[in-house]
Amino acid sequence: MFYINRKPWDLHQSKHTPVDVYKNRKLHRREFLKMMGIAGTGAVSLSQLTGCEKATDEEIEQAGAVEPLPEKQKSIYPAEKNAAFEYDRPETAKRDAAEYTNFYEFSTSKQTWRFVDKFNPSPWTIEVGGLCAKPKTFDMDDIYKTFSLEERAYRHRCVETWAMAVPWTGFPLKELLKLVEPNSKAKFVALETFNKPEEAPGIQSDPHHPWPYTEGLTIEEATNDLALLATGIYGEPMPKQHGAPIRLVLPWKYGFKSVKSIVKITLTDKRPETFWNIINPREYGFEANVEPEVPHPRWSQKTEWMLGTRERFDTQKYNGYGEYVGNLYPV
Ligand SMILES: Nc1nc2c(c(=O)[nH]1)N[C@H]1C(S)=C(S)[C@@H](COP(=O)(O)O)O[C@H]1N2
Ligand SMILES: [Mo]
Repeated sequence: MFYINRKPWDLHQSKHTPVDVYKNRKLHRREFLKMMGIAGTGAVSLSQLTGCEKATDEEIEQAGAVEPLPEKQKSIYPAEKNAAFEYDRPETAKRDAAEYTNFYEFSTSKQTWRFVDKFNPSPWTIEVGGLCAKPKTFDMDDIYKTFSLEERAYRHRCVETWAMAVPWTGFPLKELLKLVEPNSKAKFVALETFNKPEEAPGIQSDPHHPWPYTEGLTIEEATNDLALLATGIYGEPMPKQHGAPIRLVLPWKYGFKSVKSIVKITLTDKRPETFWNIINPREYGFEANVEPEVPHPRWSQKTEWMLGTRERFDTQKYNGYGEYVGNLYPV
């Protein structure tokens, strides 16, 4: 349905979609129609193909909401703003971010919020282990009790050229790593998303993909102050389609590195295999820093467009976060 909605200033779907997904688009489309309860091959109206009527803010909000949220977690939001972080442009509207996301476990369309109803992110645990002295499994209560949350205004840049400016609630990944005491052999951090096909229709319809979604960082990147484990967005707990109940946010890297709905974090001495790098290593590298001068094999990365307003900006090296991360990548 997505390319029917396409605006002339968007890239064509074949240009921004991973090749194997684009080749299978008819299958994905059938899956989508099945999901929307439109069975058979009979006549289908344009409004059904485009995902029905325009959704209301309430519909989007309810679809993504994680219920019930314990009272003590509710009281944490909104967390105090960290004044060190400011946007250089207007904040993206909550709705514009909520209705346009990548989350392949649910759908290859951007309207992943329509496919998250079976996803139950509570209770939830994150197992942290590998090359460290004190491996530990955290539930969300532990997370909320152990770490002090703050709000950070970050810009996000998807490798497909769309961008947003949103406030995340979270804490630095390095605080969690410190607790488990990595040993000197730990050179990389591997992160893993949940893998429950019964709750995630995208896993069901793409069984050949290397689930679970995995990502990885060097230990220096993972302990950089910018690397944030986020439990919320816009001063509220994380909606499902943004990666409830806890996800990574790496504002200097392309969005696919910011792995959602994390269940496992492993300290390791080997560079971890990662989802997109396995599928298409030529197009999705391990490092994946935002670099305007390095084009994607199928499109330029010189500019980006904002969700909602579609305003265009020049892409900045490291997405403008060079003062924090430039020293990680000596030239
Ligand atoms: N588990 C998982 N994490 C994921 C993805 C995904 O498909 N699965 N997509 C990534 C991509 S490509 C982007 S751009 C961001 C987008 O999500 P957001 O808009 O909620 O930040 O999530 C990233 N994290
Ligand atoms: Mo992305």
